[in-house]
Amino acid sequence: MGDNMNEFTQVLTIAGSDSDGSAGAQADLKTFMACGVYGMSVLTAAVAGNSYGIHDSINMPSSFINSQIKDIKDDFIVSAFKTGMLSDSEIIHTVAEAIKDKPFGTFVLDPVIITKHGAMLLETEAYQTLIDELFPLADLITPNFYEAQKLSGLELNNKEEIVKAAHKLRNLGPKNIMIKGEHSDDSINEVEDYVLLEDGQSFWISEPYVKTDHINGTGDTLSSCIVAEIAKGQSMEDAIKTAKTFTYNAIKNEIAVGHKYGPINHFIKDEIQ
Ligand code: PXL
Repeated sequence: MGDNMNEFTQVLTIAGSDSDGSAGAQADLKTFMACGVYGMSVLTAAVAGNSYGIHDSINMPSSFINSQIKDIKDDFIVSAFKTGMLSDSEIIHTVAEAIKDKPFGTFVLDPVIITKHGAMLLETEAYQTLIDELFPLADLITPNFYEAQKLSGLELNNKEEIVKAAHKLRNLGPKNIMIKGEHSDDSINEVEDYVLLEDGQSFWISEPYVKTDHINGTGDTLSSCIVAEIAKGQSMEDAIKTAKTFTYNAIKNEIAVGHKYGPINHFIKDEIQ
């Protein structure tokens, strides 16, 4: 390495590939780029899809997931990483075994269960494996409203229940919890997320609801931006706030790609760097 070469901040996503580039590892890598960090990807699965929906998928064999993780471990200094689509219990177990010695720094677990089109990306039988094997390793989990309902077993009919769910989830092992707000109908004015931090502090964070179908990859982008900002040295709280703003701007500044549930806009970056 040349003497004048600076060490560059390196981050990783362990996630599925989405052929239309809107979500999964592709959204993660675009976000890493927008945040000014060097992104790497270990693929767990690949889905065939477009803005209308997901039409096919395959899982990577565990041995191949392990090979990818080994090659990253053998060469790179990863400051923070995330997991996205993990498909089933076998993949969750493979990833949990590979990262239990904490080789990649801060771990943001996005417990991906369902896509914006309603496609299921995690088998129901695997919810418990996720909780048992990965929750205890996670520095932060970022379930959306639906995922928080499934993983906490609570209906989340009001703010008190969301707060209760966050405490319930934190008792399962993750240090910090971010439950993303409901945005499934157009009568909502604000999308409010609830954050419960490791030290017991908590806050609500909100941005206006944007009426658009171009929302694919929103959760992936949010968690990737948190990873990038933590890798760059921000605190958990500041990284979450930066990521919320970045994701809001990416939703608000729509791009005309795809005919149905299109991607969000990773080209905007005014809010960060
Ligand atoms: O946004 C959730 C998500 C995660 N991972 C993959 C996806 C999607 C949504 O489409 O395709 C691979």
